[in-house]
Amino acid sequence: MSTQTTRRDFIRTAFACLIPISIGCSWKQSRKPNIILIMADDLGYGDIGCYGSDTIKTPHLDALAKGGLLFTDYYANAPVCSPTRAALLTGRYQQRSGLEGVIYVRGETRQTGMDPSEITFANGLKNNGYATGLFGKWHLGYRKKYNPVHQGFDEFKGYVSGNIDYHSHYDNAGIFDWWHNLEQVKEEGYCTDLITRHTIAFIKKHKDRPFCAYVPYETPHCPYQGPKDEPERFPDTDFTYEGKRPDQKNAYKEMIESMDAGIGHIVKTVTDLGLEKETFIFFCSDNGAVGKVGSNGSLRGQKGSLWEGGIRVPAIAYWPGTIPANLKTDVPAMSMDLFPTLLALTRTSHEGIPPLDGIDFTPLWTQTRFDPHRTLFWRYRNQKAVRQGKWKLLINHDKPHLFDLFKDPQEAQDLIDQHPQVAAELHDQLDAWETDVLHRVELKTT
Ligand SMILES: [Ca+2]
Repeated sequence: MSTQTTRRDFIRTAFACLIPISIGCSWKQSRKPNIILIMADDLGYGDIGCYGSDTIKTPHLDALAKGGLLFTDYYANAPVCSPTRAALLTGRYQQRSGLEGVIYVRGETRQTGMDPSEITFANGLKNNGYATGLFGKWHLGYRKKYNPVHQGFDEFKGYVSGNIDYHSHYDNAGIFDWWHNLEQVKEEGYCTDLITRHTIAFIKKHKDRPFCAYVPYETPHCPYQGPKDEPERFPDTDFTYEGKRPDQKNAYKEMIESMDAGIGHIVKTVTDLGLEKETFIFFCSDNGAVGKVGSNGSLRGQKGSLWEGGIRVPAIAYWPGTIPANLKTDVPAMSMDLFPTLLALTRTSHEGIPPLDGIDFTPLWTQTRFDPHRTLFWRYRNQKAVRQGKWKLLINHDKPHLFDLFKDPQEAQDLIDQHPQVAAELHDQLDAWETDVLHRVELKTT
């Protein structure tokens, strides 16, 4: 038996043993739970302590993992920012909203965005009486008509670009990018700290009613700037995309540790208000790390690729009293699963919401066994991928590869010649999926 097999058996056994049958009933009798959905930007599979980093210290995220559920096989819907966010918000493959690629700060995609007619999880929860707020990165359209306040959020404080200077808040085109709803506002502060501070203010303001805070941090996306660095980006000033710190890895560590401290403050606020058992906290990343500064653990590939390192990312669910502590699951989950999951745990009606591609993963803690037997698909530029059970078909620049992810999560052993029938069946499913999601859809980004 391989080490990998042993580890997986442990996870499954632990999972089966630790969940009391009665779990999952307690919250149904109480008020509707609050939601705090935190997403890091370009955080890799090996970038935090509970996923194996021994250089970056993340005690607060580690505590969430220890007190809740850690996903070993959580996937971003895309290996880059905008499409993952479109899928997270809509609960559907991003192709259905035309957003297969990044919305860039320059060029024609700057004029496009997620159509306000799309239904987001914020729309759903708002209709169910929730206060909804977004604090951090949007990246689903620069124009005001694409602003989060038109997509179900009562309140938006943050930026609409892919990245901003953490101190001056100018984007990579030298355009000022810090907003309160539809207005640009000047605010002093390190981006990470501002996001934390506004999230805490929102929680305190709405402590007596159900609230949903979507908290997409900028960390650890470039420019690589720590809390004590100088601002670099201003109009008519020369600056670089990645920033001027020569020791990028040190800056990267400072950025993640700063975010971890912020998450600690958010959790402490929830606890101090006595809302810990009434609040579902979820943490994830939007795609894999940039390999030269970050870590994707032992996974192959990085941000931008459909190798596991580009799409398999950290994810933690924390809800004391409902989700048992010290759980791990290897059931695959994906960005687009959050919408149906949030609908389920807030008991929100699906009325008026189109069919979702994601699935409700609350059975991970309400049932002793949960295996949805589904197939997951990715498409980005000249890459396509399919995962079903242990199998992953990867088509990279028209070249197909087949991997057994149970035995080989590093994707080192191509089994396409040994199992041509498996590859052919997955390819057929991929073709059918592409026909489905691209039916009548005009892609705005690629
Ligand atoms: Ca990203």
